[in-house]
Parts: sequence; C-alpha cells; structure tokens
Amino acid sequence: MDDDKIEAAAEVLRGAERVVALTGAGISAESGVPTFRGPDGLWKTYRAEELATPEAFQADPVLVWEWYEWRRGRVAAVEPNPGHIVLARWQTTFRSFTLITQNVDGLHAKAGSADVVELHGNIWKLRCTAEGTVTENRAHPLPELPPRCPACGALLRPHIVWFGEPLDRATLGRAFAASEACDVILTIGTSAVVHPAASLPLTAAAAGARVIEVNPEPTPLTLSAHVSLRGPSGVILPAVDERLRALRQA
Ligand code: BV8
Repeated sequence: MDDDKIEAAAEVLRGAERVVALTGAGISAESGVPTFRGPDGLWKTYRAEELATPEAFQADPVLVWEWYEWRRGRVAAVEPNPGHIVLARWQTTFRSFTLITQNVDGLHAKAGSADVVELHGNIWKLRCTAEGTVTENRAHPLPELPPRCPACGALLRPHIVWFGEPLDRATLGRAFAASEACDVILTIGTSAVVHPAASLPLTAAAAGARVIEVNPEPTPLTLSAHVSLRGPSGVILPAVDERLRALRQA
C-alpha cells in the first residue's frame, strides 16, 4: 500500500463537500463474489455478455435462470467487507454523498448504505415479462425455474439491465446529475469498460471534479485519475478513511 497516495487521497477528500462513489464488481471480490472479467468471472464456459442479454433469455430462459440462481446462491452466502462498510459510513461524513453501483448483489445496502443508485438492477428483484411488475424475492433456491408470475402466469425475469437494454431513465438521470455536481468522484473496483456507467467519472472530471481510483489494476480511467490507488478496496478504503479522520481532527 502506497502511504503517500493514501495521504493524497485523504487530502483530496478532506475539503470535499459533494462526493460520489461509483463501484463495480471489484468491491465485492473480497466478500467472495466473482467479478466479471477476473479469473473467476466465467460461469461454466459462458461470458456475462453472452448470458446477460434479452436474446439469451429468449433463447433459453432456464439456462439464464440457472446462472442467476448460481449467483443468488453465491451472494446469499457472503457478507459485506470493510470496503462496503467505509462507504456506508461516508454517507454521513460529507455534506452530500451519492453511492452509485453497477453491482446487482445488494451488498452496499446490507452494509448499511441507504438510497444506493443501482444502475443495473438488483439480483433479489424479479419482473413479470408481461405486466412489468417488480417484486422482491429472496427465496434460494427458487421453488421453480423459470419462475412464473403468480398473477398472470407469464415468465418472470431478473429485474436487471442486460446488455443492449437501456438503463432506467430516472436512475441514470440521478447518476449523471450527481456526477456533474460533485467535487470528488471515487471509482472503486470497476474495469470501466461498460457504458454508460464508465462515462460517469469522465463527466465528473469534465465538470471539474477530482477523480480517485481504487483498483489493483490500471484501467482506461487511470489517466484521468488525480490519485490512482493500487490495491484491494477492502484494505485501501479503511486506510484512506483512517487518514481522513485524523486530518479532520488535526
Ligand atoms: C445500452 C447487469 C443502449 C447484468 C450489466 C459505448 C461504447 C462501447 C459499448 C457500448 C457503448 N454504449 C453501449 C455499449 C454497449 C454495452 C457496453 O458497454 N458493452 C461493453 C462490454 C463494451 N452497454 C450496454 O449494453 C448498456 N445498455 O447501452 O443500451 C440502448 C439505449 C436505448 C435503447 C436501447 C438500448 C447496458 C449495460 C449494462 C449491462 N448489465 N450488469 C448482470 O450483472 O447480470 S454490466 C456488468 O458488467 C456489471 O454490472 C458491470 O457494469 C460490468 C462489469 O464491470 P465491472 O463491474 O467493472 O467488473 P469487471 O469484472 O469488469 O472488473 C472488475 C474490476 O475490479 C477489475 O478492474 C479488477 O482489477 C478490479 N478488482 C478486482 N479485485 C478487486 C478489484 N478492485 C478493488 N478491490 C478488489 N479486491
């Protein structure tokens, strides 16, 4: 861990009033949730881009549901890690703090974060393919695959944004508005290749915000980052938080 960079990040955050954090699969890696592009990202032989599409669901809803059931099982068995917990604490540390996630695992809420902007949906929510009604269902395993709507009998699908599908307009609007108005944006555990999520930090930087990146690997965002912290977020974020509190007490 590079102490100078931890210090630099804490210094940037010390004077910040409006802070945004954008997270990806990497923040849940230390909890045991597989990332998409990491070594454990594959399910059987499929890539996410193959299964997380309306075409895949149309072609074989049972296969797609088996994949989500496997992920629901993995997520149900794990707990938030110190990275999630620091971000939950930061919602009361700054005058305004907006937590935007690409993750569908719900671990931010489980760590105590309220009002999380879930760009790509939530794995514990199901949607009726006929009526569009969304229900929360945490049963694992689901009694029947594919699950059916109790009201009309139509197929239920995960309430998740698949590749080629638009994000919810209000949710995306909130994310861009917060990014345009922030002093600092943190990008944590994301490979920054999936859009429109990956353009949020660029939007913030273009509006004058400082960018702090947390990732063991460099990403397309590293060049735009004022501070790029190399390491696992479950270790880096508590270290930054500790320095920040010391600086604020000083
Ligand atoms: C749309 C839900 C249009 C599913 C997901 C512009 C340019 C190029 C392509 C496009 C573009 N605009 C649109 C596209 C197409 C596409 C896209 O971006 N494709 C990519 C692959 C190039 N985007 C879309 O299709 C979007 N929709 O554009 O609709 C439209 C508009 C109007 C009308 C009709 C259509 C929808 C995108 C959302 C898809 N759904 N998730 C599910 O989860 O089942 S995306 C999914 O993949 C995740 O949610 C996430 O967003 C992404 C994975 O990225 P990461 O989270 O970053 O994870 P990854 O594994 O890649 O990286 C992990 C990182 O963590 C690594 O860097 C690693 O080093 C790091 N790490 C590892 N361990 C740790 C760590 N970091 C910290 N600590 C650790 N311990």
